Amino acid sequence: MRARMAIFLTNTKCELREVHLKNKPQSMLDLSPKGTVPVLKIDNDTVIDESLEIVEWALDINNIFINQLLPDQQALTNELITLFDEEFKFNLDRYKYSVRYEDANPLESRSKCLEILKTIEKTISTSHWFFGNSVNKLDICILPFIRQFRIADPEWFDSLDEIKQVKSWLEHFLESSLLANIMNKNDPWREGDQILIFPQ
Ligand SMILES: N[C@@H](CCC(=O)N[C@@H](CS)C(=O)NCC(=O)O)C(=O)O
Repeated sequence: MRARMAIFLTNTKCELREVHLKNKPQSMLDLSPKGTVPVLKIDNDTVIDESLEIVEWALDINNIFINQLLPDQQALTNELITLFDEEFKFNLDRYKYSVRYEDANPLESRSKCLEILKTIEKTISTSHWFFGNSVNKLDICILPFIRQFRIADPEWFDSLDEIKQVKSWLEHFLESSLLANIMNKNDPWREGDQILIFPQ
C-alpha cells in the first residue's frame, strides 16, 4: 500500500501487475525469490523488493514532500518509520498471524502495539494528517500498519478511548481519495495480458 501511495502521489508511471499471494507468478519469483510483494523492476539489472525502498525510489524521482517539514518533524518521521517497521510490525504479525509463530503471545503483542500508538497519540495534528493538512511520507509509511492493526479486531480497536487522535487520523485515511485511488481491484496478472499503467 505504501509503495502504491508513493507511486501514485509522485505520479511515477509504472506497469502494474496485480499478484495473488496464493498464486505468485514465476516471473515475480525469478525477480525476487523471497516471494513478498511489492516487487519493482526498474531495469534488467535493478529490482527493489522492499516497500520502504520503493517509497524512497519514488521520492528520489519526484520529492513532493520536500521542504514541507521542520527539521524535528523530519527526524520524527525517520524515527517513527523505523519504530513501526521494526517493533510495531514484529508485534502486529504476532498478534494477527499468531499461528505462524511458535513463540507468539498475541495479546501481549497487541498491548505492545497499543503502547506504541499511545506514544504518538499526543503528537498527531488535529487536522487530517500527522503533521497537518497535507499528507506526508510518515502518513503513507505507517498508516497501512495501523489499518492492519484495526482490521484484526475492529470492534476492540474502535472502543479504545486512549487513542482518539490515532483513530480519527486513521479514519481520515480510510475515507481519503488517496486510499480509494490505490485500492483498485485488478484481476491477477497473467502472461499475455495487456499492459496496465499505474497511476492512470
Ligand atoms: N519488508 C517487506 C515485507 C513485505 C511483505 O511481507 N509483504 C506481504 C504482503 S503485505 C507478502 O508479500 N507476504 C508474502 C506471502 O504472504 O506469501 C516490505 O515492506 O516490502
